[in-house]
Amino acid sequence: MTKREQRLDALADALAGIRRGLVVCGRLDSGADARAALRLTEALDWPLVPDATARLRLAAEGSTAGPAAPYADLVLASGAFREACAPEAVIHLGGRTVSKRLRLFLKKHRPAPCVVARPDARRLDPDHRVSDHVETDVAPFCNALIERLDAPAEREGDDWGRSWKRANAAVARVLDDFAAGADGLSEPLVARLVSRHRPPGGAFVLGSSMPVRDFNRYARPDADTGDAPRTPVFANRGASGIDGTVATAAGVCTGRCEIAPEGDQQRPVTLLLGDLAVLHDLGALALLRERPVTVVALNNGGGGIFHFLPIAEREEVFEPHFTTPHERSFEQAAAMFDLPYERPTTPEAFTAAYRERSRSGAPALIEVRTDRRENRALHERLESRCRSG
Ligand SMILES: Cc1ncc(C[n+]2csc(CCOP(=O)(O)OP(=O)(O)O)c2C)c(N)n1
Ligand SMILES: [Mg+2]
Repeated sequence: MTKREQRLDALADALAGIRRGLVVCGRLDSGADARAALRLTEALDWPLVPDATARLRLAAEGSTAGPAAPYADLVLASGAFREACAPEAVIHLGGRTVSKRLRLFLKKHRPAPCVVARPDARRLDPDHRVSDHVETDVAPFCNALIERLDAPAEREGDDWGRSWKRANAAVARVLDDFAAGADGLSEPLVARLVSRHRPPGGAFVLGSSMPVRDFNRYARPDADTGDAPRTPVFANRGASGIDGTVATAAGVCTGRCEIAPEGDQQRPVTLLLGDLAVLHDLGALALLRERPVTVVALNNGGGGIFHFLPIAEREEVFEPHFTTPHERSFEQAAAMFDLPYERPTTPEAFTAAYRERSRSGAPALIEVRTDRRENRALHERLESRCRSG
């Protein structure tokens, strides 16, 4: 028996009988990895928490093998839930996750075993909680573990998986109500609308700071475009830089990967990013000329993310030194690079513009104006509604 086999046997033994486990999926690089992650979740009969970059975040939730908690970040806003639903074990597949709340939740409860399996020798363990780091491709790891697992036993009154699904469904209701009742555009709503109305066969590139977090929190899981669980979602999660985001979208559009559309066709890409990230990579708009990238620029006139930090209370230094305020619009930048430009102000107008542009086979820039202070207040209102479910 090889060392690897021994290790897998030992892991399967350690997991046997653990009921309160979680599968967490960070960035997964292929549809095959995503499908294997779903199969492992089913074999363990544990809830699955998918990150925005896991290709599973948009899959239908709650079905037998679907992710139980795509809204995990908001589910975990509830202190009562965090206390009642602490996991005893975690299997983390793939790269880093976006949700800070998830990280803090796992840090606090220190589930063991806590296994990270990914094709990277570097440790992924900022809180020193990982018991096993397995350097492996994700799909073969899942398959090898599945072979070693016994069928999960039926347990009476077993509420573990159901608790996660119930909490997730409560968040889904809050967000559906919010989206149905919204008459203006906001950053959470736009994240939801692009996930809901994405073109078939497309991919997402999400800017650092709020867009990737908003997509992780508010994107609406569904199955009706028929491409779940394969919608690739890219974000720069290393140093979370805001540089090079536009160029990344150009690369994703033409780059070869296993979900590339037929023949020479390019993949439609939705690039959701903030105004400073656009300004940082303005020159790369020239790359979009021949590429079907729909740029959705959330223009809140500076760094909206900083409003969520304690420094936001210090008015005398906050605006001049942290948010990089500006009053630019992207209309002329779009004109300079021959990109059709739209600036919708209602959810209906945004949806119509986004659906048309993202399916046109050509690039476009859609600018959405928001207010940073109102954005923070809206996030807090939504979190508080999710908490009281
Ligand atoms: C290359 C680089 N420079 C600076 C930063 C620090 N930084 C993090 S978030 C942010 C603001 C981003 O603003 P914007 O793109 O408008 O997104 P928002 O925060 O408004 O969602 C900055 C400057 C960074 N992450 N990367
Ligand atoms: Mg901004």
